[in-house]
Amino acid sequence: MNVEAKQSTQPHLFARQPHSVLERISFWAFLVGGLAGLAGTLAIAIASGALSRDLVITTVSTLASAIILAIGFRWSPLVSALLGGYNLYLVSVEPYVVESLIHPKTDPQGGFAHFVGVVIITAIAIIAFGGSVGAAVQNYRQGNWQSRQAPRWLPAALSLVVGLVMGAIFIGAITQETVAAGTTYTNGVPTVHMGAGSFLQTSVTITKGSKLMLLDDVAALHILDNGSWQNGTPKTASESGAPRVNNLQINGGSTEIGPFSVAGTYHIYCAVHQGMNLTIIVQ
Ligand SMILES: [Cu+2]
Repeated sequence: MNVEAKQSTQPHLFARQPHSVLERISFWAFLVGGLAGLAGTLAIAIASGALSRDLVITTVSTLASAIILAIGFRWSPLVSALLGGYNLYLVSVEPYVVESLIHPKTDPQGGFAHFVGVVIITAIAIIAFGGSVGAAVQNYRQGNWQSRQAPRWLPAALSLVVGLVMGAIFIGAITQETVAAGTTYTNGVPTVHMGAGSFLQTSVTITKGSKLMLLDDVAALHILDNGSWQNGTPKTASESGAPRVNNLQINGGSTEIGPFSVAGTYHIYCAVHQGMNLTIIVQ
């Protein structure tokens, strides 16, 4: 009896153990997230002809986490928590994720449906990461790993994540974005500011015949062209009616483009900074 108890408290490094509730929840979250990532990677590869590096890393590490958890080593959730944490970091810095969360409706890459998708994927990533952290703590804190129960805070934690998702979607749905109201002028010329790695607004509405001033608020190099970043890939496009913007370099100070003499919706992007897009609406 004593010997048995001692063996179970000191499992061999590669000894496998039955899965706890937290490990199961984390496994399914990683699996669903990984399959969604795989579908997304393939869809983007087919649409743009290029692989998104971050998305490939995220998908591979997510599926690897699911496999490691499925094997059921005591340290499995420790590894999947590290990979899951890195994924959350990647999600939080991805420009087309961040832009979608800030602008639920006017996000240039797919609008509201994309926003809902981003919120759900983020929630799955949080559940996968949280479940792994909880399971790792359980696996190492409780001597007898056979008796790992679902923690009492689990229903509350899951309700919280579901509540946050529903709240985010609801707030996104009722947000009225007033795009045109944000237009500011410098000596009568509509002006868009640029930060270190982005336009400070995603779109600007100007009147037909006017120019557009681009103001570099910090001394950061931007190289501007007609076109836009789409899912992590820059796409140069000459839009008819748009003034030609070709390798326009700006490094501090300001520059003017235009005049925009034809009504329409045009796009410029910065070749240096991934996701740095500006939509110009000429009315
Ligand atoms: Cu730039």
